[in-house]
Amino acid sequence: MGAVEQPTDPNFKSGLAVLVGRTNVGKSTLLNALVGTKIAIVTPKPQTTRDTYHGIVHRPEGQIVFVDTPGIFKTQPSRLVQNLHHKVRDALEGIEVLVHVVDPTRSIGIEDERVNGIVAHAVQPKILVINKLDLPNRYYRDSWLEYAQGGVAGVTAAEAGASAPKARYASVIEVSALKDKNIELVIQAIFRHLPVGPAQYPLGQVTNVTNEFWIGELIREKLYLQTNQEVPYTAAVHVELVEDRKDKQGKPLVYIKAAILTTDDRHQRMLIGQGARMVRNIGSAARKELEVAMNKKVFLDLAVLIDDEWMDRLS
Ligand SMILES: Nc1nc2c(ncn2[C@@H]2O[C@H](COP(=O)(O)OP(=O)(O)OP(=O)(O)O)[C@@H](O)[C@H]2O)c(=O)[nH]1
Ligand SMILES: [Mg+2]
Repeated sequence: MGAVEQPTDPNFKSGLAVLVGRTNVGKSTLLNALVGTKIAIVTPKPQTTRDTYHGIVHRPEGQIVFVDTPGIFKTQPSRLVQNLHHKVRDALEGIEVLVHVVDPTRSIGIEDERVNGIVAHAVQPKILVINKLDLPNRYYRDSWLEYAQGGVAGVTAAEAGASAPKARYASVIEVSALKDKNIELVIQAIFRHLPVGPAQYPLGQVTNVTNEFWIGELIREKLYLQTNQEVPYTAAVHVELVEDRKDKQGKPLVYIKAAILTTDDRHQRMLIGQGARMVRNIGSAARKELEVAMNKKVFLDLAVLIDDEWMDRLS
């Protein structure tokens, strides 16, 4: 990154905040709500996010760089899951504030306990964000509030026999990332812990990901939404070319050449589908969203190829 033009305010604050939590709690949805635009892809399937990318929030008082992380996920150890967990630990290096996102509609399980362990060991100030405030079935909300106060999740401090429990978080905030409720409270809570410092990104820049990467992620989101069982987890997307061209009428068109990479020919056949229906549906859903986002016509040339080494390259 080149030199960034600096604000004149001598009290300008700056720093990194990392979003951690079990898979599916809504970290990526929260990142998008914080930044105010869709940076990260979101799906109802676990293990959607695979990379730790930045979403940048600009305010007159400073700049917060949010780092989205892959959710902690319990499965048989696989190369993919191991690589994702290493990414979460690496993401804690060099950050100022830790934002622990939880889902109060789901019971507190092994995955949460693993995250609680990681969070408990971190030395940074911590904020607990209890997401999905829009849902009525937030049965585990009180358990999380008690945990935040220093109790064992699901057990009150009195029951646990603890004397004067110590609060685990600097703030606890209930939000709806989906419905954009209380998002500004998270931003203001983080600013309270950020040091005075120079802006890391130019004003107006909302992410560090390249256009190619973002296009690939959007195609991967559509793939996650349209395929089942293990298929999404055996697939990755590689964007080879993004080029401004003209259509037959001379109107501007973005030409995109991309490939879905999968590990073997059985999955390749599933991703292509009967009469190429699956790959066509994925491509058409991605193209529609890209056309809206880019405000231009898009031609998406999408292939399905076998590449059994993509998981190794993720680390
Ligand atoms: N009702 C409701 N649903 C939400 C909210 N936030 C996220 N979701 C949904 O929860 C699911 C998971 O959201 P993601 O943002 O992909 O979750 P994540 O924590 O990033 O998941 P991984 O990337 O797999 O770790 C999606 O279906 C979201 O639409 C919320 O505030 N309310
Ligand atoms: Mg995510």
